[in-house]
Amino acid sequence: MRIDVVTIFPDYLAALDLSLVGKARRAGLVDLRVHDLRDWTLDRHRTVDDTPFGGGAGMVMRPDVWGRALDDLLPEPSGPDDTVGPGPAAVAAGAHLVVPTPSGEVFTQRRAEELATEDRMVLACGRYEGIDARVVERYRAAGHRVSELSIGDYVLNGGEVAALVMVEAVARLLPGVVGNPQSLVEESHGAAGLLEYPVYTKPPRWGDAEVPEVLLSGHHARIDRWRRDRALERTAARRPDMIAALDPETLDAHDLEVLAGLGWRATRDPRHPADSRYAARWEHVAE
Ligand code: 6GU
Repeated sequence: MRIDVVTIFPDYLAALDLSLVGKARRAGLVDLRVHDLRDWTLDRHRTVDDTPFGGGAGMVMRPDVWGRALDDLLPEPSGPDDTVGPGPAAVAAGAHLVVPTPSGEVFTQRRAEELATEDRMVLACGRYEGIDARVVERYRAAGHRVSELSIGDYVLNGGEVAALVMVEAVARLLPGVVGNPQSLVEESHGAAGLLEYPVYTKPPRWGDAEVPEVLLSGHHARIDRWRRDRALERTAARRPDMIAALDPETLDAHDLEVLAGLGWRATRDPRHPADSRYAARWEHVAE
């Protein structure tokens, strides 16, 4: 995968030389290129921003500068369905343009998985009050895949830290980047829809704190069950929204019992008690 990041602070992205992503770059698994937006300015002062039309505080990034940068970096989108090659092996042509912004849709593990299927991704990091809205409109209208994405409900000074987050979340999903692919399977925000269970290592006794006995037992079925129970409890305590989003049909009787003990009861739409076309829902009673 090739990733281009455009920013007025290229040094912010230096962290991507480190750790797993740095190793993946050196191994040629990800071709990451960081660009200085000011290289596409034409004036002596290398101006990238101006005052907002309609008034208001702060500055807005100019569309002409971004347009020159993105025209240079975005490959042509091809065809109406934007794919090349036959059948399921087809990969999307062109690139996915990602604009980090606190007013975007939320960047989730599912979004990271989607982006990891792209051949090319271009990240446009805004500063100040953001980028002139015509930029996103122009490239969307031209047939590019464009996503404006936020990393959470808080405000940063610019898109650079969000770009670091997105590049790391996507790069670790590329084949060969994480040594043991199994470690991608069991983690929080994976397919199970639950947070990860707590983990322990040596020493088995640390002061007066002991590792739960079941984990030392060698009973794999009991260990799996214990971990699943802890994942359910932890998710119910920390992320009730994730419990509410679970499909009760994917849970076993023991799961339902654990959740019932935490006040979560699966119900069917009373108008369609036995009809699986109507989704089951959750009722939560506070204990
Ligand atoms: Cl992507 N950018 C900025 N500036 N602030 C944010 C963000 C992005 N996501 C959350 N807060």
